[in-house]
Amino acid sequence: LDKDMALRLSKFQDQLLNSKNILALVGAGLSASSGLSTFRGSGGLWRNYSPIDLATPSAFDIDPSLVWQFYSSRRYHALKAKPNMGHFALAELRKRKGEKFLTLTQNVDGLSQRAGHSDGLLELHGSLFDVRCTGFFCNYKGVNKVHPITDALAGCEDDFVPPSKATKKRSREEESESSEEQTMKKSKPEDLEGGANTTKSPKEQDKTTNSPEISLPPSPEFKPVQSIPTENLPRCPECKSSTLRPGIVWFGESLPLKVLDQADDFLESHKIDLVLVIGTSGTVWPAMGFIERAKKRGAKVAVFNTEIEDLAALEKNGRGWGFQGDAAEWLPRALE
Ligand code: BJW
Repeated sequence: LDKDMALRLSKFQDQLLNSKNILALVGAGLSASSGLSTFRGSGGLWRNYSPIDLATPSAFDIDPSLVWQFYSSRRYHALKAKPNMGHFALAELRKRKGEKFLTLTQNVDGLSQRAGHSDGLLELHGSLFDVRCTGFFCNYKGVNKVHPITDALAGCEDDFVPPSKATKKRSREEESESSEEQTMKKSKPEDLEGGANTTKSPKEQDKTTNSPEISLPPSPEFKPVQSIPTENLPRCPECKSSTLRPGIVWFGESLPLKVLDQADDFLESHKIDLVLVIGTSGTVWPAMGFIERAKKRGAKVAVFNTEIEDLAALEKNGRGWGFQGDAAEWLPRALE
């Protein structure tokens, strides 16, 4: 560490030690070094593919097959990923600070929980592993960590490719198929976690929910995006007649009211001294609104991000700190 950095770190750590109440807002950058894509910016999932196509209720109404294939791929990669040192550092901070520390996560990948950070963590945007029935009269909600969630979604694990690019990608892959991929193809269906299963009953789901590490098949042969008939998409185990949808908060949808209430309660009943803004572009509302509220009431801000636009403004008059780089490296060091 150079002298400036060491000074910044030590000032931040003084603040951390003396802060009575701390709020963290977490985004996709925290899971980047676990191998999961971010949404915006370089390597962002949505850089080439419009989020509007995939992350809205109307996209699901128009093409549930396309949207399910996208989420099936996301589920696969999230299950395969492992929590990194940043996830563990936040879990450790919660153990130290107890109820005086709350994390609001925008991530839907479940990695914080797998690092032991379930208490004091609110999932603002739902979870890749929550499902719910789209039937008007059915209120079924469940948790499902089986991959693939249904037979028809087997083979969608590869990076998501929209229909127009799928054929191109297939031929590129055929040309340069690695020996690793050749090995993957040899895996038998019975090696697959949970088999090529359909949605499980709530009781069976609990078993998968609680398993900390899930062994997954290697990604099998890449299949271009295809049109899966609605009856072959994940079905509701309760009403048996409707399609399930991912339990994700899409654009234009309300965040879970219970979660909003809990976040509100924390802000209203605690004088927050410090906010940690970790691996997020801070562009999505109302998530960012919680940080703005805490700042207005005098909280100092520490940003952990590979890209910090205006470090000088952030640190002006000792109002905050910027730790530019991989959050998985900075968090364990800063929160120790
Ligand atoms: C690293 C790193 C490394 C990389 N280390 N760093 C007020 C004002 C303006 C607009 C609105 C408003 N209120 C509502 C809106 C509309 C909308 C919105 O915010 N739009 C904006 C885009 C302008 N909000 C909504 O629609 C919300 N709903 C709502 O408000 O409903 C109102 C309502 C009330 C009552 C009834 C009905 C409605 C819902 C928002 C849900 C967003 N969901 C998504 C999609 C989920 C789908 C999915 O996961 O598949 O959640 S959007 C997407 O963005 C995803 C993320 O959680 C979210 C945040 O992204 P994040 O995490 O910040 O990722 P990136 O990629 O943007 O940034 C990564 C960062 O990491 C970068 O800065 C990198 O530099 C950094 N990084 N590697 C550290 N190693």
